[in-house]
Amino acid sequence: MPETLEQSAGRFDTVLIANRGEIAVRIQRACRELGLKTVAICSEADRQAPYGKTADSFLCIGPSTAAKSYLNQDAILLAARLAGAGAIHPGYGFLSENAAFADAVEKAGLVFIGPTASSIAIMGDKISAKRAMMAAGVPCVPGPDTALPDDPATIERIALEIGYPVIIKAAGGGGGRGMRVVPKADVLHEAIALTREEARKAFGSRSLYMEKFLEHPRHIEIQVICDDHGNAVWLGHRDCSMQRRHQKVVEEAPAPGIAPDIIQPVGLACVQACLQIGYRGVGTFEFLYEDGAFYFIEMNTRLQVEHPVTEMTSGVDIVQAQIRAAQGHVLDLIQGDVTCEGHSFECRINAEDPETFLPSAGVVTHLALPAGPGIRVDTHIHAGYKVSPYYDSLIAKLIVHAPTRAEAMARMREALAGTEVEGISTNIPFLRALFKDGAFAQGETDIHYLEQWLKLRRAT
Ligand code: MV4
Repeated sequence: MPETLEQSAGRFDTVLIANRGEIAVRIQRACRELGLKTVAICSEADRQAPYGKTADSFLCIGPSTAAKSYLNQDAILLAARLAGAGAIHPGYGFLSENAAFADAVEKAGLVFIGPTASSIAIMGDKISAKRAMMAAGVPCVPGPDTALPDDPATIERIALEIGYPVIIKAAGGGGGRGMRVVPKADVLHEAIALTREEARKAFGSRSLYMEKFLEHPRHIEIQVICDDHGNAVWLGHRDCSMQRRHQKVVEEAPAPGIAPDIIQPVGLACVQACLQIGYRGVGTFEFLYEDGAFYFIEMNTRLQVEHPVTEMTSGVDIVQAQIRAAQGHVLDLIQGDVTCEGHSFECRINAEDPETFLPSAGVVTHLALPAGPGIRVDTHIHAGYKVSPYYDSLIAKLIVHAPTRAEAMARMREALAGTEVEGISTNIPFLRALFKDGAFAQGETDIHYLEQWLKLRRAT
């Protein structure tokens, strides 16, 4: 019998996981559950990591510095060839949103578990991303979907049309890099010159755009999953406002206090945008939410750290769905099947000094992790594990699920009380204090709340 397109497209039985830490463990589990073989890679610092022992193959691809290992495209492609992998899962961070890498993977005859290089490139340029979203009817922050010209008079006119305060952002930026707030006209040109220069140095592009600056928004995101056959669904929303210096600390699903009828059209517009750009796999639309309205800011074309809160509420295994989409399978879920139940929180447990937030490396001498109904821990560490100074300080994600937000908060307090990490410093004491905070319990916190809370706590 001849194969159908669906049967032949992107078929693979071995996945190389081009990442480390908790997400390497998470992806490896999903692969095994789908009957796929796994190839783990590591740097010299991660030679002893348990994720290497549980994989079908394990290759050390370079020195501890990420640039020479987890970011070394040639070494990763060579490892894939040596181990017989048919696909590469990039995880998050590292090469996950690198269009050139996605392209190189496909050119090597392998499947990149993620969207096409062209989707990554469109979303990587924040101006083309905004243009694509406006074209699909996704609500965006007021401001042009084109690059700022050089002519000072035209720039001044654009700012006046938007109305101060405005924000200047680099097209090549994102995640809080390369942006500057302009409170009033007299500092406009100075701000543009500084941001242009930073953008040129950091992103190799002097392209900038301008938006209305929203002063007290919440950060709300919408998770989507798409196949290669014109099907896409959104899996509800998350609130990731609890952040410090653009590092998220606590995430939750659903975002509290958002009426279904106000988020519904936004979710449907995200789905529409995915279909229009031919998006494949999982993705996240980031929005600012202020005074009852949503404004698109960026799209992340990767699996995200906080995907578990959506898994807990939607019941969908997002990593499995992502891999199946890359295999060319038809999405086995329609929008009408998606129901979000209960409430979920995630705490990022970081190896860092609780006062200074500086990374804390060393050996974990004692570890106790919580367990019980509605508790999930995604981690790669164990007692005796050596936390290396080379990488991100995330050592575990503590995730809870309960019928209501109040019950989920109580469950998180209990889970945090049952979490013990000794030998290194962690942010656990700070998370325990945060889960006792009244405004947070009320779901009334915006993107500036945590930094203000920390300032107050230091003062008292
Ligand atoms: C904004 C904004 C206010 N107004 N854009 C920061 C990260 C990047 N994804 C976009 N960011 C922002 N863009 C307009 N028009 C405020 C931020 C912002 C922010 C956004 C989400 C989460 C945390 C944040 C912290 C500071 C600033």
